[in-house]
Amino acid sequence: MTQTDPAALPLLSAPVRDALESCRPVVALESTIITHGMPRPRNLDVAREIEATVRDAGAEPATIAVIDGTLCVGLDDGQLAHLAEARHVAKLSRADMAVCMAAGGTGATTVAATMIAARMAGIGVFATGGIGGVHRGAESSFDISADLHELAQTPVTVVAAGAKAILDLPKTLEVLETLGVPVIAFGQDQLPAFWSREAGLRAPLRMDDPAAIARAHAMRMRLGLPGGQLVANPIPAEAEIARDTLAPIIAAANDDAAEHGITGKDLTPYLLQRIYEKTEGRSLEANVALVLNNARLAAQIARALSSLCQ
Ligand code: PSU
Ligand code: MN
Repeated sequence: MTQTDPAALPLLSAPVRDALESCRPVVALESTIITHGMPRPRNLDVAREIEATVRDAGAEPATIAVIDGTLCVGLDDGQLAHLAEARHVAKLSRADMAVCMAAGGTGATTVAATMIAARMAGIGVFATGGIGGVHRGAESSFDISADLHELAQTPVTVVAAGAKAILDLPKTLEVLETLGVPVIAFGQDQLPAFWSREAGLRAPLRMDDPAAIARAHAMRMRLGLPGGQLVANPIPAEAEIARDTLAPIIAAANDDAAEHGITGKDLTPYLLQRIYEKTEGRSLEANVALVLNNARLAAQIARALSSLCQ
């Protein structure tokens, strides 16, 4: 079976396949951020910008999604536009991906599902905005993202801007520690909190050099450790939104969600949309800046990793 066979799993685009075959650096990108994390029509521009940023930084972007039942690693511009413009695209995590594929459906991959596809394709590094985590009130709702369990079992280094301030960050860190996931702040001691550079929490680990992050990734493989690494990259200073500005907005968005009975996989997209409305779009601008920043760092890590490839 060749990789151009539609039954191949996953189906690699030609540029991604060529890059992987010649040990050139590749960065995986998720698609839920496009379909459920950002409003149309800006989402398509941003999806293209993220890919361009990875290319400019010397790596091949591989955006991942399920298209008409096929798990695709590397999308062409038509596929990217279709996903960004479509209205009823499923949000696929570990639990839903196989069902969507078996039914011939189309869906965007979350961090968890993107990690699964990246590992199958042989891609070690993945850039996103924020990961899912432990939601506020999880002690009664039990809402803990499947992303955390994926980080515990799938060997991909995920570059994010920390966990979102919509989550319960101390509980998210505790769960990651329990699961044995290294949480590495890039270039600072504090854990970044997505829209803000600091969460008021110390990060468990700190690294300052993308090449060292790549070596730690390789070392985990040599040790036979199954999970990945979470790299928490602070948002650029000029784009950050102060924590004090966001705190009441996040609290109000969480109250709105509770009032409207929003739960499960609908909660994260709902909160993001409410915060976008309540900040009059500022949250989106910050989101774009941090994703591009993560794409650059992921490309540097991928370049260092590819130099270890033979
Ligand atoms: N954080 C963002 N934007 C997003 C998400 C998280 O800033 O779009 C998406 C990611 O795809 C992440 C998912 O994997 O939400 C987590 O959803 P849940 O909390 O339902 O596991
Ligand atoms: Mn959830």
